[in-house]
Amino acid sequence: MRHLLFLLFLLSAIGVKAQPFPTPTKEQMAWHDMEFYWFIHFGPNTFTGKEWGHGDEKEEIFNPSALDCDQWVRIAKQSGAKGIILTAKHHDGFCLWPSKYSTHTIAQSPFENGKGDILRSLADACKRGGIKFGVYISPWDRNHPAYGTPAYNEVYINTMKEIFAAYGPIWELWWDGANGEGPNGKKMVYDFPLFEKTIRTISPSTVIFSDIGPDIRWVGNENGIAGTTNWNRLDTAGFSRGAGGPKQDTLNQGNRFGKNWIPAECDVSIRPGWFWHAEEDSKVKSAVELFQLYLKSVGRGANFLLNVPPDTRGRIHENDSVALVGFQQLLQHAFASPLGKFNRGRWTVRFSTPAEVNTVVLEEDLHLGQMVAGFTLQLEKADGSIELVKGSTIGHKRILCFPGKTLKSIKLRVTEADGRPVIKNIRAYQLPTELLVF
Ligand code: FUL
Repeated sequence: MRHLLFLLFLLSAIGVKAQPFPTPTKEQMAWHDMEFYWFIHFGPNTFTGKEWGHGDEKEEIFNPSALDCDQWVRIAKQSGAKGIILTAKHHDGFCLWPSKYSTHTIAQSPFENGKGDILRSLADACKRGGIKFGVYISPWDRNHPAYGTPAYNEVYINTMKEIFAAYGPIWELWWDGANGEGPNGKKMVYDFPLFEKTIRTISPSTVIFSDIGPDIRWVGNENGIAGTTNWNRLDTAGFSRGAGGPKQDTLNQGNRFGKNWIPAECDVSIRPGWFWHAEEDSKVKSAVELFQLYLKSVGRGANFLLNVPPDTRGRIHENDSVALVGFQQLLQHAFASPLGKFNRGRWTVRFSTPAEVNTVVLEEDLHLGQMVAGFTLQLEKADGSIELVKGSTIGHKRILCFPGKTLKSIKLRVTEADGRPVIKNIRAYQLPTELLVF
C-alpha cells in the first residue's frame, strides 16, 4: 500500500494523472494500422445524377456497361489503399446484391440479365488483391415498404446477416447518420443495440463505424480533416446517432477523459459529390490536395477514408486514377528515407551532419492507451541555438510541418501526459515546400 501511495505521489508530481483509461481492442489496433483506404459510392445515383435517390428509381436504369471490380482494386492498391468499403445499400434502398429481403435490387435490373452481384465481384476482387472488404449498409431506406414500422428493424437485421454470411469476412461496417425524412416523413426508431449485438455475435472481428462508434467515430465533417488535437477517447453516454450526436467539434477532437476508445475516421470524396457525375470529371482533387488531406487525417492520428466513385461503365475514371497514382508517388517520395538516427531511449534524432528539415513524424504506442497531451520539439540548429515547435496530442501518428531549418538534432519533450507515454518513433524529413501543411 505504501508503495502504491508513493507511486501515485510520484506520478502526480510529474504531472501524470493516475486514471484508468480505455485501451483499443486488437481489432481497433489493426484498424489504426490501416491508415488509408477507399470508400466506393455506386448505385442508381450513378446513373441519375442524384446524390440522394428517392427509392422510386426504376431498376432498369442500373446497368454498368463495363464493370471491372479488379480495376477498382488495382487502382486502390496503386494509391496505397489497404481496403474498400462499398455502398451495398444507400438511402434509395437499392441493393447491389440479389437480396431476398427487398424487391429493389440488382436482380431486378438488366445488368448481366439480373444475374449480377457487385458485392460478390468486389469481395472476390479484394480477396484476390489482398485488401480488406467493408460495407456501408444505410439504415435509412426510402424504398422498403416496412420502413417506418418496427418490422423494418428485423428486415435490416436480416439484410446484414445475409451480407455477412455470403460475403464475409467483413472488415468494417459503416452506419451513416443521415435521415432526411423531414417533418412529415416516416419516423423510424432504429434498434441500434440489437443491430450491434447481431454483428458482435455473427462477426466479432468486424469494426463498426457510426457517428459515435462503437468502434470508430465520425470526425465531425466530410472534408477529411481531423483536429490538430485528436483524442481516441469519446464519451457517448446520452448521445444517439445522427441528429442526437455530440457537437461536431467534439467528434473532431474527441474527449480527453472520454470513457470509450473510439478513434476518428475522416471521410471525404475525391470529387465534390459522393456519386460519380459526368460534370465533375474536371473537379477531381489533385495529387497534392490528396497528399495534404493525408497530412490532415493520418497526420493527426485519424484514418483517411477516401471516396472514389466509379462511373456508368462501372470503372474508375481516368482523371481519378491519375490523381490517385500521383498521390501515392508523392507519399513514397516524401517519406522514403528518414533523415538522422532516432534514439528511442532519449527521444532524440541526431544528424551526423546538419540537415535541412521541415517535417517530423511522431508515433505513440497505443496498446496501453493514448497518453501524450502536450509536447515540445526542441530543434537544435547548426549554430547551437534552440527553436521550439509545440503540439498537443500524438496518437497513432502525428505529422508536424514547420518552415525548413538546418538542424543538428531534434529532441521530443512530453510536457503533459495522462499516463506513461511510449514513443515508438520519431522521424525527420525534408518535404517539397508546396506539400507542407502548417
Ligand atoms: C452521408 C450520406 O447522406 C451521404 O450520401 C454519403 O453517403 C456520406 C458518406 O454519408 O451520411
